[in-house]
Amino acid sequence: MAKRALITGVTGQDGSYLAELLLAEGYEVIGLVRRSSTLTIERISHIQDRLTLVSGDLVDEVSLINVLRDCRPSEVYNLAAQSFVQTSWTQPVLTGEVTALGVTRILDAIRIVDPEIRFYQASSSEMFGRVRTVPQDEHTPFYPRSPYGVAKVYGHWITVNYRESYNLHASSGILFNHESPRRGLEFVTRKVTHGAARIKAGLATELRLGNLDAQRDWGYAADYVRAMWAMLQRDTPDDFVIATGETHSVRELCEVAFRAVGLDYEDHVVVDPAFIRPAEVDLLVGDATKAHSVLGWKCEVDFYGLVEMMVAADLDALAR
Ligand code: NAP
Ligand code: G4F
Repeated sequence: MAKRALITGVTGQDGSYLAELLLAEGYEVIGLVRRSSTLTIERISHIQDRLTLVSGDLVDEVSLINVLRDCRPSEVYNLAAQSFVQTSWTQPVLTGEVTALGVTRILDAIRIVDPEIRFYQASSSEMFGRVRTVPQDEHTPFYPRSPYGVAKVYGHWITVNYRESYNLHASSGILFNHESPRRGLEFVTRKVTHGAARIKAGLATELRLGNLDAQRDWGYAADYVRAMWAMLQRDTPDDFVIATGETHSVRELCEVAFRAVGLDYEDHVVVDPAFIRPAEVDLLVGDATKAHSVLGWKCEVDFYGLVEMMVAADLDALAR
């Protein structure tokens, strides 16, 4: 019999790649979508007829209990969140409700309906914030620098706590930044690749950005969802850092993306204080040794391959 998985956040970047992976592995895939006046299923429209979409919201525990009772999944991947760091300063309470307490609601729903369900929590390298060690691994202490980072620390520890309190098969993936042509336009990688493509196409002349010196460990989202799945296939739940092990600055990102369209970023990028954050995470670089050895996971697309892929997809979309 086919395994059945529930994905919260199925309409997001990671949800769409994970849904593709699970379908390829022969799963029945249920996707939780929240009510909105227009459907936000652009990223999953190509597989929509193979998914079952159910209605629910991480702020409404009864909706989660009912979905689990009706659908009876054996695996739950909790990818839903208010995931944009900048917005977490303007909507800190909403961010806490969804990104922090939402994790408790889904864990409680699992505990009530079927404690045998295997659970994945989408934790984040933003938890490391003002980093205590370089590189960061599973033992690095957390020092979050945004309401989003604080909410993710809560989500991480409540996952650990429910594993230890109720013996749930609950794992936390501490994923470093991962990107793709499906990345939201507000995140810096897509903002830069889309911006460079628009300038190349003559649709704009400048791109306004914030801190060009911030450094991130950027990987490819389709590589990272393989790690999520691998965590739930193990007999024992655990926590894993998922990262490429390389870091690059936003400035390098601009150089590579603009070079890919035959332009010099210095002619077009303007630093705008509106995009500088109240508190910054200056440097992230992960050590995924544990995931390599225990999960057999490794990434296949590097920073340069990723940026080139995203620029090509943006040029192609504009041409169409
Ligand atoms: P994303 O594209 O922003 O997707 C977020 C998803 O959450 C969307 O499907 C969104 O639905 C859904 N959602 C938001 N609020 C909800 C609510 N109240 N109830 C139910 N669903 C809700 O994020 P992503 O990049 O795929 O990231 C997936 C997860 O990994 C997130 O938890 C994120 O914080 C975490 N993470 C991401 C990265 C990264 O670099 N991408 C790194 C570490 C951790 P709508 O379509 O309706 O808005
Ligand atoms: O692309 P970003 O918005 O991603 P950020 O803040 O690192 O968060 C992403 O990765 C986390 C994992 O570490 C996830 F948990 C989270 O959900 C999200 O997916 O910004 C990256 C860096 C920051 O230092 C920011 O200050 O780019 C800098 N930046 C410079 N100019 C900018 C801009 N970021 C954005 N979004 N827009 C700018 O104009």
